[in-house]
Amino acid sequence: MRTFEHIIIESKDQVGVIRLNRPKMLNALSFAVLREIAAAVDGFEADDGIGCILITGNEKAFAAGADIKEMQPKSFIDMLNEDFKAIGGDRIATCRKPTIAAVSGYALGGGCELAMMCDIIIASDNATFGQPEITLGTIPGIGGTQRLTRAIGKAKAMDLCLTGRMMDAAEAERSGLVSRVVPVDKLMDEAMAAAKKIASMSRPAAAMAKDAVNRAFETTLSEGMNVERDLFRATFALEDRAEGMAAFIEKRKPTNKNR
Ligand code: CO8
Repeated sequence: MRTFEHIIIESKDQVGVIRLNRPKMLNALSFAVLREIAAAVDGFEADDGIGCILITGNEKAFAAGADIKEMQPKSFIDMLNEDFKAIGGDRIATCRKPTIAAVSGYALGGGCELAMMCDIIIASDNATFGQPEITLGTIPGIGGTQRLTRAIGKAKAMDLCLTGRMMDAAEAERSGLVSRVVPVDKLMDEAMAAAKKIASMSRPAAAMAKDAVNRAFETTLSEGMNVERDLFRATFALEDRAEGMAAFIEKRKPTNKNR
């Protein structure tokens, strides 16, 4: 398996794990880190043995944001010439396989944005989320004003983006940003169990479910309903759908062929 400088990757039980590994800088996201994450996602997406991707940090920090030390000397034209998409700033969001962020500690700025690119956020009870860019005289740049607003609504998103305050795990769960909060020492077990479960499902059905839910963020209700209906009908072309329903009726576990 490929090795990287700032992240550690492994595959286990059909789950591709990406662990941010810049602990001295609270996993600050330099452009190099974002490129490595994108390359790891490329690898896992191309690997038929992987059914779900899990991204995590360490107990103190998922990621405390973009690397301020790297950004500090940059000019407007430097940033204009930096193609965030090309360097992979959004790569997790475009991944077709299901993705989970397992968040412990700080998920701030680009760290919160990275977590929000994932399909599911599972947080430990010590997690804190925030978009503190305003305190640096800047604003979020890879989804903080957009995905956060869609996830938790305008009032809370404005509060976080304008005051720069942090939100604890309980508030994040109440607000709908995270799907579950678990004790910090249970985070990886819980997140791995969820990832393994997702990876064991029919891959094409999972991809279609993910596509359909994502449409809810991008389009009108009636258009989204059309997409959902078409994708639902399309599942009837899957061998896994035939097997899944037959297995239910025959009171046995289905064997997915991912076809
Ligand atoms: N960038 C660079 N270094 C960082 C960052 C960061 N985001 N966060 C922490 N560090 C470094 C500190 O400088 C420190 O290094 P050193 O030991 O060399 O001084 C080390 O990590 C430990 O940090 P602290 O001593 O500050 O630890 P504390 O426990 O006292 O505080 C905090 C933890 C509260 C998380 C604090 O470190 C902090 O406020 N960090 C910055 C949080 C922040 O403002 N994040 C937003 C950054 S801007 C952004 O994310 C824009 C996104 C747009 C992306 C565009 C594409 C790239």
